[in-house]
Amino acid sequence: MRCFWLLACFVVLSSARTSQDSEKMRFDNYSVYELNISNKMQLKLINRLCDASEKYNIWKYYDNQSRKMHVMVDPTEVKRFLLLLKLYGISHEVLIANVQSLIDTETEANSRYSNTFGWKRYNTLAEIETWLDGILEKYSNVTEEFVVGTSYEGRTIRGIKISYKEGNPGVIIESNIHANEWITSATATWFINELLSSENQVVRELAENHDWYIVPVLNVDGFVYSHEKNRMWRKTRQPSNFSSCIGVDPNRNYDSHWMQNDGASDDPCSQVYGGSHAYSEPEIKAMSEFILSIKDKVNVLLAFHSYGQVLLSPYGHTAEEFPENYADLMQVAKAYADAVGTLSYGSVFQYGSVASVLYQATGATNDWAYEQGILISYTIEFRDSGNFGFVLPPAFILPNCEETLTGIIALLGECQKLGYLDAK
Ligand code: 0X9
Ligand code: ZN
Ligand code: ZN
Repeated sequence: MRCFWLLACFVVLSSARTSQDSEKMRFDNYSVYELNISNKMQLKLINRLCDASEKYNIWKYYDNQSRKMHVMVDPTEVKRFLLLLKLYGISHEVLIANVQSLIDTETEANSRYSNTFGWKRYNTLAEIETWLDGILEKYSNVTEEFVVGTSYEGRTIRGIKISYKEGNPGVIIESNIHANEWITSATATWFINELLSSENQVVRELAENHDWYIVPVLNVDGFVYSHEKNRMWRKTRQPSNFSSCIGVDPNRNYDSHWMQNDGASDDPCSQVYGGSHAYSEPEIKAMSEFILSIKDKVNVLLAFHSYGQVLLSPYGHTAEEFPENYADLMQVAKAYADAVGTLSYGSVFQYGSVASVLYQATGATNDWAYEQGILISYTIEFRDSGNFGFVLPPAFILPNCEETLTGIIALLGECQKLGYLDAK
């Protein structure tokens, strides 16, 4: 009898746990604040607060240029938070009053467009893969699938090579390394579709005179988790040996100045945790090996991120030094920003090295790729500048896609002029 009750309890408890696990996290009345930081004390306070409590989530880290931070705050913490801001004299503004209402807008788009693949809603990994299968079949004469590797949870990380002829300069696009940056895979898939189907002469030139290696979703585990459990998930999903916190910031995990100069955190609970060692994440180990395997044919690497509307060149580890071809990198970035600026949307893109315009960040794709000899290597932070942040409404997917296409055409045109697309 006793044994039965024990068993019953066990069943109830474990089912309670699984039902909780399978629930999707909600963000009702979670707000995102923009903080104006004017001294070190204020910065220390906010950083400590965010490190110590899960009730805070940094959406945008502090940078010396804007001197602003974006922080999402749990509604149960808001009173205390506002009191602290007052005590420390930190001026602020509400960017997003209720994160859940933005998530609801995304969900509504799914029912409006009846869960069919497209660019008026955000697609799941399964939908992206089914679409990719169709594309590979339809354009089998100019496309080829490649497999980057296998994720921690055992998913296949897939990519598509598009090549119309031999001897083209190569361009790598890495997208959705950060799980919650959904606009990146939406844009990467649209871009693939344009390269293959556009009849615009300029796009045809773009498609046919470059070899494209595009990975629409690199952080597959995190991406699935962000769809199914927690919209704000950024990292990978590999558990830590030292903590109950899960995941590593994959864009801190490449072997480039790994963990130096405070460019990443050694706290497994941090959003910018660098991992137990470089390449601790199978996704990053695999991507680095894939890039090495083709690097002799590759002239340009673009890592798609959101948000902030900025093109970031190396270096991330220091603002004291700059790449040898920094002037060229800035000229090419300017071409992108200027081209986007000519569109009717009026989006403004900034540019500069990571450490000089943002903050010190190490172990990122574009720095590592640069060190491997890919001399045109950028992180592109897409829309927006914080009004919607990571939860960019589906209505802005297509405008972002058009901006990106226009920007990349100009970027590669400038690279061509400067001789960066010649055979290596
Ligand atoms: O911090 C990052 O990883 C990127 N920003 S994001 O908001 N998308 O997380 C910027 C990466 C900059 N690149 C380098 N550190 N090289
Ligand atoms: Zn190392
Ligand atoms: Zn990112």
